[in-house]
Amino acid sequence: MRNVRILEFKDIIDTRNSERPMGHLTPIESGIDIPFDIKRVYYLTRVPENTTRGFHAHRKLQQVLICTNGKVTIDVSTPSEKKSFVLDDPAKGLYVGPMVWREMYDFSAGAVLTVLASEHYQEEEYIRDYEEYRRLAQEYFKEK
Ligand code: T46
Repeated sequence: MRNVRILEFKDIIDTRNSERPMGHLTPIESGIDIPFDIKRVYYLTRVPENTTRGFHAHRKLQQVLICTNGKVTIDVSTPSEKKSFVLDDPAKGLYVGPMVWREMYDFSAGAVLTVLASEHYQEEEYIRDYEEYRRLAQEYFKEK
């Protein structure tokens, strides 16, 4: 799907202590593991059951969504494509580029959705009206 893809990060399993597992470590380096310079990080936590968030697209913003704990489902769409991703692996990220409509739901109890963003927060950058989004996205993808 255009402007959407899964990124795979390193999953380092610490084996220093062979008797007792010591867990996983995932390093993420701006410009290496992420295809942009990270200007902002935020996370969604304590999302109540049956909550759906999102319902918008961004004009230029690029983001990588990582479920660093638990599980969440993300639906992404453009006027001509639609895909659903279940994020439940802290070593995988969902890259979402410009002009992609997103909805996030089915947050498990304790889910943490961590987001790395290419720009600082700007409300004017959002498209929250679906009809406006459809019109602008049709133009945007026609020119690509
Ligand atoms: C996306 C998903 C995963 C800020 O003040 N600063 C920020 O950096 C952000 C992201 C939000 N806000 C304020 C703006 C709203 O008053 O927090 C409130 C909720 O934000 P938003 O409507 O963006 O929340 P979500 O969870 O619907 O969507 C966000 C991202 O916008 C979106 O791009 O992919 O998280």
